[in-house]
Amino acid sequence: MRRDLALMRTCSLLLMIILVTSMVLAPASAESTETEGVTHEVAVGESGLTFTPDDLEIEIGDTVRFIWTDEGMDHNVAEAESSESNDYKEDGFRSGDPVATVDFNVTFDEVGSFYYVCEPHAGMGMKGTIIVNDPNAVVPEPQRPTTENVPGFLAPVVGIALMGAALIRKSE
Ligand SMILES: [Cu+2]
Repeated sequence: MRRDLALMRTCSLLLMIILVTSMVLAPASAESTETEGVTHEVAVGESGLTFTPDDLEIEIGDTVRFIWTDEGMDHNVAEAESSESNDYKEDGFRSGDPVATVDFNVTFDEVGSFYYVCEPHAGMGMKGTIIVNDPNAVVPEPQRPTTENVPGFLAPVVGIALMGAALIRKSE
């Protein structure tokens, strides 16, 4: 009986240690594998009718913070279909109605090109582009002429395959 009790105590103590250790370690390891996004600010330009910067290149997971305070005119941010479009794209991001003070964040979880306008001033060119890149994406190597590639890289493979085929034929 006593031994059982001691064993149980040891077991529960071990379990406690494992639990506590995993609780302490788990968040730390999760943080180290995930890279946190960077925040890029976009403001209203000096003319009052532009965004600055109006061509932003960011990485996937980054946030764009559209921010301005007490502007002379009311502005907003509305996603558009293309750089030519002056209209809000349905289901796109939008800061709301134009106002003098805006603090609006958009986090980009998708690779691609995104376009936005200030709705009242889009016709005057108040628009911008955000290009979202994936730093972990595999960039394809520049294509070399195939005649150069085949002997260097494929020749041994082709040779082995031919030898194998010859052997199989022999044994048949
Ligand atoms: Cu505007």
